[in-house]
Order: sequence, then C-alpha cells, then structure tokens
Amino acid sequence: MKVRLYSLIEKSGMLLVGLILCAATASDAAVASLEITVAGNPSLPLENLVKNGGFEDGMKSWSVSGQPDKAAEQGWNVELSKDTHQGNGSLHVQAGNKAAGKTPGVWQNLKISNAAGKSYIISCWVKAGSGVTNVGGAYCGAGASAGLYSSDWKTSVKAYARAGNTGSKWVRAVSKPIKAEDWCKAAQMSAGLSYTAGEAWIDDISVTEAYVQLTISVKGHVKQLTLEDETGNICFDSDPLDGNAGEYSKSIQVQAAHTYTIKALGKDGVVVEKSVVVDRGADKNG
Ligand SMILES: [Ca+2]
Repeated sequence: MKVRLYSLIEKSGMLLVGLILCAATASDAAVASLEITVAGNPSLPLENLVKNGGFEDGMKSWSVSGQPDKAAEQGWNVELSKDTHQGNGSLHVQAGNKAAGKTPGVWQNLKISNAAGKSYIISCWVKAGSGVTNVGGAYCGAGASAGLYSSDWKTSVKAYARAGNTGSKWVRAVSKPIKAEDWCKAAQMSAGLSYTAGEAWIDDISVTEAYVQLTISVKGHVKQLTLEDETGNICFDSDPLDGNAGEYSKSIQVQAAHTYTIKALGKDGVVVEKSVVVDRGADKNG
C-alpha cells in the first residue's frame, strides 16, 4: 500500500529532490518503490504459552475456578459463548451482586522453560457490560492475569490485563511486563471477573515473551523511516537519512501485545507502509 502522509513542505522538498533525480536519470524507468522486510528475535509471531486461548476448542485446557458445583448457589456462571472477538468460541462470565467479592472464571498452568531473565506479558480481548467496574485498579474488573511462581508457590510476581465497563465493545487489555527471576519455576494464568458484579466476554488470551527484537531492512532509496504502534505513538524515528545508500537496516526492541506499522519515505516522496503483527493475539480487527 502506498500513501502520501508527510507535510506539504516535506513533500515539496521531496518533489524537488524527485525532479532533480528524474532529470539526472531521465532515461530510467519509473523509480522503484521501497521493499521492507522484518525479522523478529524471538521469531514472529511469538509463541503463545496459553493453550486454547481463543476458546476455539471449547473449554479444553481450562479448569473452572472456585467451586463450580456451587456456582448457582453463590450467584455466578462461567460458560462458553458464541459472542466472540474472533472465531466461534469465547468465555462468558456472569457474577450477581452476592458473587461480587469472588473471582469467577477459568485457569490453566503455563509451561515455561529457561524462564530466568526473560520477561512476559499477558493480553486478552474483553467485552464488559455496564455493571463491571475496576475501581480497585488492576486487581479488579474483567480480563486475565498471569503469575510466575517459585517451586513452592510461595514467591510470585503477577501481571494483570483487565478492564472495567468497555461500553459493550471488544477492547484489548494488555498487562505491564513481568520479569522472571531465578526462583521462577512455574506459571499459571486465569481469566474471568475479579471482585466485581456484572457480565463479561473474554477471547484471544495470549501470554508471550514481553519483548521482541525487530530487524527492519529496506531495499531502495529510503529518506526516513518510522515505527509506530496501533495508537500512532512513534516508537522509532530514523530522522532524515542520506537516501543514496540504496538500503537501510535497523534493529529495534519493541513490546509484544501491540501492532506496529513501519512507514518508509522513499526518495520519490512516496511512503510505503508495512504492518508488523508481533503475536497471534493481535488481528485484523485489532
Ligand atoms: Ca475465539
């Protein structure tokens, strides 16, 4: 996809360069556009440690939290739903007022290996109704959390990806990264409602390594390159480049659970875009 984005001043400057270039190479065919390639370390998309995080295999790999046989008596309900962010299944959790002090939902153990020194992040897609609140912060609301534990489960570090009322829209909740220390030998995550009444749907839960090194390579005469996240926040800006080298390469560390867009301005004044999906939790709707 090619779009013109830069300011008129910049564009007219590029146009001038372009005209000079054309004059100098009048016999050449049209200016070749830029070719962008991206490699990730770890490789993309990042491995999702959550099994059946999109509930496409029903409730396979999940256990219902608490005392499922007393759910009705305690005023909560956990079930599979067809109201999804993607695919045919999602998790639907309801909690009545008398269950507002509970954490109804599902959980599973995560397999981690050689975790020490690595960081992890949890994300999920959440649709929460008007009754759901997260006034207590990350401990409360609708969504998912993940914990890294010592072998005796006594020491832990936790990450929370939760939302309050989402206006009945699907939104992506993303935790802060947590780092695994030497004592981290086990990992577990859960999804559902936490200390709130109300109703929520949860889908596409992902736990991955928190950071990935992107190596961006551009073939062609690139004048400037930026990397931005899904909110338009610029994560990297090359500033004006020479543009005569014919190739450009840059390695940038980014956080997982986001979608990135590379924009490269060619000598011809045309901006070439490439989107980078770091993990499977992100999709075309995200
Ligand atoms: Ca799904």
